[in-house]
Amino acid sequence: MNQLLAGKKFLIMGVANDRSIAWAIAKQLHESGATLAFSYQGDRLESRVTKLVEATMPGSTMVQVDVTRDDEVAGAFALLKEQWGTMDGLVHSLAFAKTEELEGNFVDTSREGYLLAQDISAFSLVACSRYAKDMMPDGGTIITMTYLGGERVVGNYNVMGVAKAALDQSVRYLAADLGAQNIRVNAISAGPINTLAARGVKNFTSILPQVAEKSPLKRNITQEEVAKTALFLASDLSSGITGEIIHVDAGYHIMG
Ligand code: N5H
Repeated sequence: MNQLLAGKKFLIMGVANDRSIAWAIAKQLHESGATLAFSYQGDRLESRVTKLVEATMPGSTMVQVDVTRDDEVAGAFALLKEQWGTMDGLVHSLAFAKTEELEGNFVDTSREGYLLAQDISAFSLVACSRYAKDMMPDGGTIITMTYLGGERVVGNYNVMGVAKAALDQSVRYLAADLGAQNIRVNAISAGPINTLAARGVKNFTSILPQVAEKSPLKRNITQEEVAKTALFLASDLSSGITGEIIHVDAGYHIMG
């Protein structure tokens, strides 16, 4: 066990269950000495996420946040400020698009679906970073999750691809804004993983072996591999890195 994050406080946003990337990251940061708070969305997730956290990290702060609501975002950070005063990092592992817009043609995307995907998947990083920075007087680290479909056209990713493109560029603009305050902002571009968010997607399970075959490492990646990279980005090991997108995808993105 390392103590890379001893005494550091991190907010983890986006745990839905024990397969969530956010959960793997939480475990990794916790094992490295960090104190954690968790935000979850809606009553449906409350008991599941609370049970998970209580079993392994009792005493962690839990806060409900619907990121489409300014008052809830403000309220969550107000509560954290009351408890912690300052914080050292934010892990943003949230995205949403309507299932029916993750198939068929992108040209058919509705205005509402487009805005919803942007709101939850991209703008929420901006909104949360604004509050987080006010709690990071000694600098900090902000990490979000992205996907190759924001850089290239990937079948069926559609409206999420456009949202990830916005997210990726938000990472760069935020990194430029917050660098003077010694806050680093980076993204991890993960290969496909069988999480709850991914499972609802049509044909997802057939994508996994296809991606594995084409990848240099000839396999898929795990939540734990993403989490180890998150630990690197969360810790001083990556002190010179900001505005970066690190691909944790068994090398898939280099292939033509
Ligand atoms: C090319 C692909 C496959 C097609 C697109 C997948 C996009 C997935 C991302 C979004 C976030 C999934 C999503 O919003 C599903 C929801 O409509 C329904 N699911 C839910 O509401 C569940 C219960 C909750 C937990 O989900 C959320 N989001 O809150 C991409 C894949 C190869 C890789 C991939 C899966 C990328 C990615 O962005 O996750």
